[in-house]
Amino acid sequence: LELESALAQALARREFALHYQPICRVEHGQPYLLGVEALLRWRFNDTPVAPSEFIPVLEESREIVRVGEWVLREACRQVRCWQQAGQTQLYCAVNLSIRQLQQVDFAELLARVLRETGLPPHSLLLEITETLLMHDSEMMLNCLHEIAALGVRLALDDFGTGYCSLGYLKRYPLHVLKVDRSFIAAAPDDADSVAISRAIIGLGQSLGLAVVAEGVERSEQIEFLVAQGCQTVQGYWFSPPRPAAELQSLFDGTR
Ligand code: G
Ligand code: G
Ligand code: MN
Ligand code: NA
Repeated sequence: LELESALAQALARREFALHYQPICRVEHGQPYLLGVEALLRWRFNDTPVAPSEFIPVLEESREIVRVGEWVLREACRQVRCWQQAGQTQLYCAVNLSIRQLQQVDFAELLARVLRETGLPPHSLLLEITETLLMHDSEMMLNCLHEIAALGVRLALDDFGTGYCSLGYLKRYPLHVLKVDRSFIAAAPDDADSVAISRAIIGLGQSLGLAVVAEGVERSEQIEFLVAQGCQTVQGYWFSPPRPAAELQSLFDGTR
């Protein structure tokens, strides 16, 4: 309850910030920056609080609707700014909560934010989870189709950890599968993780989805993933999530 009331004031007090983690394509062992995932950070009494602690509280109180709108606008603004500074093809990935999609006017809000920030719709990738798709409703399906009709792409995040029926992958207008980092973590040493990662990559490829491997930390994982046909990676191997100002120097080193 203490966290809840502190969080209700956090936006007004400007206690939230976004960190950005690069998403890269690997060619001949070299990373090329494709996009960034925006990740919400909260400092309360000058101490960082873990997202796993405060995001569930924001969702429970529905405060995530207001905070999520701030995240969306701020991330689109920042990435548009980087595009104008020369990273013309950079894309922006933003995590969405089910509470945001349950707002009847979410697609309208999205269109407004894109218009106001000037970010091209194809430069935005919205990440949703399997749990969200399980709230299978006509309204959800319509909302996702409205988003796709704007030209905004959708990613299924943390894939393989939820209870998503594979039929959903066809039913929803998805463009990207993100392989959960728990499968990548144990690869390429653990045979089961290798088998699961390989199956998910193959599934994505046969459904015509782009596949992104999360939590890539070591070059052996890169070699394994590239051999499986997955060249798009995110993880500490290239960079942890960082404040916008720190990413600037990184841009200067890539194409
Ligand atoms: O930053 P970290 O790697 O600890 O992120 C933990 C989790 O918090 C991520 O898996 C992500 O799904 C969630 N998260 C981070 N930022 C946001 C956000 O802006 N909105 C929502 N809904 N979830 C987020
Ligand atoms: O949205 P999602 O649940 O995928 O959030 C990504 C989370 O994964 C963030 O909390 C981020 O800090 C974390 N993360 C990103 N790269 C790595 C990595 O290479 N290893 C580990 N252990 N965590 C990572
Ligand atoms: Mn994510
Ligand atoms: Na994830």
